[in-house]
Amino acid sequence: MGVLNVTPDSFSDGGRYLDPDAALRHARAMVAEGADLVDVGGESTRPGAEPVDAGEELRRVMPVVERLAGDVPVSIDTSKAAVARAATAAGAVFVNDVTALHGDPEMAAVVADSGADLCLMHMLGEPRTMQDDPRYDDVVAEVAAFLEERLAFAVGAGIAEHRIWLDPGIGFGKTLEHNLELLRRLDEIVALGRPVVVGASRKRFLGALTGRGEAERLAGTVAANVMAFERGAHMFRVHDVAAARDALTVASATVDESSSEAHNPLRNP
Ligand code: HH2
Repeated sequence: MGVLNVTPDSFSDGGRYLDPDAALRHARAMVAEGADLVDVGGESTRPGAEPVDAGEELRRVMPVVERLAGDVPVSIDTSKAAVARAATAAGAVFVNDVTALHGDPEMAAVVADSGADLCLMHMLGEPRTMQDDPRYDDVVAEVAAFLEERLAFAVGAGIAEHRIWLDPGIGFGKTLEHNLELLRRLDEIVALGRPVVVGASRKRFLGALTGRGEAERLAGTVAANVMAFERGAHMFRVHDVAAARDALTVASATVDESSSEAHNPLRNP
């Protein structure tokens, strides 16, 4: 999953793709590099980010989604039902909701009606305050219990279980040690029985470990993704698609056949 933030303030690529032509070029380049999905987002969720209203989010994402969908597989990164409704009507095939259906009471019905796939992600609190001293007794057990409950809720709301993906939410209300524990014990999230998405790309915990700035975290990102892959993750949300693809191609060639491309849930649902 290649990241395309159409925002002025995203932590890594904010401001770069506000022009729809630049966004389209970047999306097509990511697909050429091997992305199976392009995740279009119009609201930053970086720590401390201020929310935007649906009108502004629609103005940012729809010119891009309308021109991309049908041409490349599009995911819409939103927690607003109105944005998901418009994007899936325009052809988006995946809804990436970082609030796991907590953000908008109409979201579940919109996703159910659209037939799109859905990613349910764990977050503690909300982006504005989530990094203010997050605490857990057992971060992995609590994230797993949350995702299990959200999965049951989504299925109860009419979303087909085989369309649902789970994401532990690296960096969303987590300290460095919480992020590492989630990656270390990712198999416990995989054991919930749905394909797992991991978004480690260029994130702050990599900078804390390596001392590197956002633009210099590619090697750290690749390491985190390969370790997550080895523990059973299925999808990797990344800014640098070519490097991720190469690393995961090599990693998958070294493990058993059940992890190979033949079992890619997106390509072979
Ligand atoms: N991380 C970000 C945004 N959306 N979605 C999922 N499923 N998993 C993630 O880990 C995830 C996500 C944050 O990264 P980014 O989009 O690059 O920055 P921003 O939120 O500032 O736009």
